[in-house]
Amino acid sequence: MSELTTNKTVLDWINDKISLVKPDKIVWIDGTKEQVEALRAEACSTGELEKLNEELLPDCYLHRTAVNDVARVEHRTFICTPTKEEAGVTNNWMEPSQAYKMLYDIAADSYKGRTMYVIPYSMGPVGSRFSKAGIELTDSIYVVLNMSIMTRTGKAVLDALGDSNDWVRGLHCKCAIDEEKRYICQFPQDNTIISVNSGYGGNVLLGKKCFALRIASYQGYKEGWQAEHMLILGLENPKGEKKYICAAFPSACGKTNLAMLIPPESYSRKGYKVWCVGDDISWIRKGEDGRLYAINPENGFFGVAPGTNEKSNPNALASTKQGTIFTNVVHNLDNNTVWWEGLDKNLPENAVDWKGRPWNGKTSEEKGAHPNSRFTAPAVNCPCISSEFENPHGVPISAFVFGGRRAKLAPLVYQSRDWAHGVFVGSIMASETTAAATGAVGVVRRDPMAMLPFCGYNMGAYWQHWLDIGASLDEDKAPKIFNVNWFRKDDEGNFQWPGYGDNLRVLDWIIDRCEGKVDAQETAIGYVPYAKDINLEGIEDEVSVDTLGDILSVDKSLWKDEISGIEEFYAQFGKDLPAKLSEELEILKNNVK
Ligand code: GTP
Ligand code: SPV
Ligand code: MN
Repeated sequence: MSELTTNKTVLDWINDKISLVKPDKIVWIDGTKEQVEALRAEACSTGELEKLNEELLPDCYLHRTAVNDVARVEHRTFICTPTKEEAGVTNNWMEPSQAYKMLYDIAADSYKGRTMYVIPYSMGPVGSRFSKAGIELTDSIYVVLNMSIMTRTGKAVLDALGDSNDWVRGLHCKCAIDEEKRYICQFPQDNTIISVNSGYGGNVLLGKKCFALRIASYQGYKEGWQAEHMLILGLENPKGEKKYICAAFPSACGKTNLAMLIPPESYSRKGYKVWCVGDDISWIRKGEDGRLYAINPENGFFGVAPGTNEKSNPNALASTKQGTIFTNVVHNLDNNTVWWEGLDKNLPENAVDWKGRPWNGKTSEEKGAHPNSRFTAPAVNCPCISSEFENPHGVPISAFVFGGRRAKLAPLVYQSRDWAHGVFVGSIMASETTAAATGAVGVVRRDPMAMLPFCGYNMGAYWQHWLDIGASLDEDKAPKIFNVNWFRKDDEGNFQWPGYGDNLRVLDWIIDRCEGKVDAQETAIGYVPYAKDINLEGIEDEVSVDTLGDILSVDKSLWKDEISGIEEFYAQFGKDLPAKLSEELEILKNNVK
């Protein structure tokens, strides 16, 4: 093995893990194209990857996971803190020494006959004050190749780390992909992640949800910054001024789509543009000028494939045309490309489905791609990638936006009265569940700040951290806080708002509010737009004035029912619930009386 560092904390930890898992061979990932190329070829020779049509999809590959291993597993994800109290009521908890013992028993000897890949990676541009290093050990080439797209990998990361001990340890063992022994464990106090018996996405690309959210949220709590499940976009107006928005929606609720949206014709004609800084995760810190700044710690997009098409998200589609790994989509054998539900009307007849079975799109009753099938695409491919994507100082945030899937109740958009009320709005978020995690789909559950599955410590303390950050900001510098809902449905079950690119109409109102350019009506839940202030130019036929009025309305009787749900949810937190949030709940109760 040729080690790429002399950092003793790194070498000691790796040696310790080598003696545990006993690999046949050790390979350090150096970040070179040549090494990636060789690993791709090796994965193709074993069938782990299939190379796609080089002319139509250059450097693109297809991978299928085990049928029992297609999404995050929240019931098998643990926060291992010394006390249960530190993990809080919303997390599964395991006592650390017990967790280590269980995991080491599962991991022992599991690399026999396999290669250990050592992946040094950086979350955030190497050298930025926001950035943090990690090392993932894995026995999966698929993981190496995905991490090489999703993060900055290789020797430069170790050089920047020097002999520091400030790095996150990650051990991934595929073992036998046994779902009964699958565990995703975070040890926030030890900067350590151990993931066993999975080969899927968020369970194994340890830089993503495990580090950049679960471990980093705890680091942020201790160090005075924030790690959030938020996209970052820049909205450029015709004068060329850019305003940045961070938005938190639960998994598969539209972050990638919003981050890359194409403005409606009536806006692009005037010169409005949207630039993507990130589609999933934000790391946020106060800048020297007293404003909040955000970076995207990732280097690629791990996006939901189904529903992505030329109309819904052309920028995401364009991002997948080169150097992309597709997971659990349909393999079109006629031209050796990929397909998924909602891509186009050219249903392949001679194809293989996500389970690896022959599949005919015209006759098959079953879906060809898994609903949580994904693409792993380099961020640089995105036609609307922001010029600030690599900016080590991040971008200044004008607004925070929360949102989820609610068929009823939540209006298209509303603004909180102030920061503390905004934290309340984030804390009471609820959304219908999606295929991004195993379990029932379409059930409304509370998902505060879209962080329910990702907060690495006590949610009560996390809310207090949000309140404290707000209290430390000057009022005129604090981002304004909003809530949106693209998913309101009429009584026949049809979406009432066209969504996608047309969501810019709502972002436009949000920025106008931030700049004090537009009035709003004060309602029981916060400030709601006057219907005349949502620009419907070009969609007057699709969204009638009545429909707009309906989706902007606040139904007090529905909110009364909602309050009992909020009270039940809050009750679990006991003394961990910040007093400020109970006060906000009392205000809401009074307002809807
Ligand atoms: P994760 O990667 O799991 O964090 O998901 P995400 O939040 O990035 O969600 P994504 O943008 O991939 O969207 C998920 C699904 O929501 C896709 O099927 C989209 O087609 C759908 N969707 C996104 N935006 C809208 C919208 O404005 N309206 C409607 N009706 N559907 C949308
Ligand atoms: C999510 O589920 O929020 C994702 C996909 O972004 S995963 O990486 O699997 O967590
Ligand atoms: Mn996500």
